[in-house]
Amino acid sequence: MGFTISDELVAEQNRAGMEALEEDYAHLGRQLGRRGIDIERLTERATAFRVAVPSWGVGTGGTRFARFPGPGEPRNVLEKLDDCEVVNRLVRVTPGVSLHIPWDKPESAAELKTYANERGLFFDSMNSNTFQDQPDQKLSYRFGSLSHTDPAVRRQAVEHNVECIEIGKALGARAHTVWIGDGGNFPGQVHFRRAVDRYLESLRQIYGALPDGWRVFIEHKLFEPAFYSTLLNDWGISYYCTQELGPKAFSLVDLGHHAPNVNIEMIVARLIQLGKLAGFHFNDSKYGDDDLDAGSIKPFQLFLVFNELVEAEIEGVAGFEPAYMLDQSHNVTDPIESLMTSAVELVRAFVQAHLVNRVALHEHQERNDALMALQTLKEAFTADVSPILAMARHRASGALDPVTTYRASGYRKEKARERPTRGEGGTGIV
Ligand code: LRH
Ligand code: MN
Repeated sequence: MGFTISDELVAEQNRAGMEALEEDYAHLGRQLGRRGIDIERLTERATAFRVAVPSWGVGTGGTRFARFPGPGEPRNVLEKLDDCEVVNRLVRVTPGVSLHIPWDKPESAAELKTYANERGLFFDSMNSNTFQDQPDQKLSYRFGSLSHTDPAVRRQAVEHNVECIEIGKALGARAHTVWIGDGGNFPGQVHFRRAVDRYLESLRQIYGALPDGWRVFIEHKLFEPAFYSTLLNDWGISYYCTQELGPKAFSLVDLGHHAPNVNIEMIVARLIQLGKLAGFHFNDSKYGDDDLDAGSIKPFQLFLVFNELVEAEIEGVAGFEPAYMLDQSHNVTDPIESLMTSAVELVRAFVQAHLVNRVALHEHQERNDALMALQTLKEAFTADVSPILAMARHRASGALDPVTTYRASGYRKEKARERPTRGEGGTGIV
């Protein structure tokens, strides 16, 4: 059993900040009370919020140019779960872990499930990988996978996805995410319509392998690794495919998978209206699929996305059950610190979206009072809800200040001692 962060350390760290928190919380409570908002209800919502962390997010991601592994990198799926346990230990909203196969392929699914459950973790959506060739793989995915022109390659890719679902079933997961890099780099390389037909034929077989109660999430992406055409390039083709597949298929929105300046919150509203929103891979970006920390570049966009989600939740939209996951790549920060702060930024946007005076907003919309409609949203976005976020963590026996407590624990130094580096090549994305 390696080094872990003790309850005593968290309690000791929290003691220093409790008095100030109580004061700030009471003050915010009075402010919100004047607007007819019960701070306790918001703190309950914040405590109940859940977002899954990506197993591949606790290691250093790397770019196509280089990967600079940090100290104490997790070397296998068990050490990844140890780090996921720390994230959840301090922020209390990330008990779900999303695995990627074969990066996290367990020797024994039963043992891995026990290992996770003993650490208060469970397995969220599985993720398949037909965008890399594995050493023992017969056929290459160089020219695609589920939409490949060769039926043998498509069959191999379908079998891999079915294997992921089987592993997921043994781990207690209830969803499977399919992102493929299929596409072309030059005009004429891919027959756009036939490729979609081949993709759908493959997905129907994967859909058929879904156990009862499972959902399949298909993830669109504008470009990369293909740089001229991408098979599932936007929400339109994704929606068409989920319709073709059936009621268990949904469209997953990775915030980094759109052209710059695309109105992602409107895409979210569309998929909610069409009953096909799977959920999210939250991250942030300035240019392409940068996989930066959620809320780090465009926090107002993140708020506007949650504004659509909370509106649908309050309205009780039928079948609205979005899965929230982080999908980030950490290259210049400690992955645990980035995952914790990103989870906190999601709860922040979620709570701020609950501050929107929706009666006023709808009136301004009906009367085409554009300025007051925007002001109504800005009033919520500019509210500092940090006391609610910290109180929610405290009541869930988490850390008032996760990063300060994590650094005070010396966890990373301890892991650097326990996990001597083997040079290049950690586990996961290389
Ligand atoms: C593709 C993607 C997908 C994952 C991968 C790690 O860009 O967002 O969700 O499989 O990153
Ligand atoms: Mn993603």
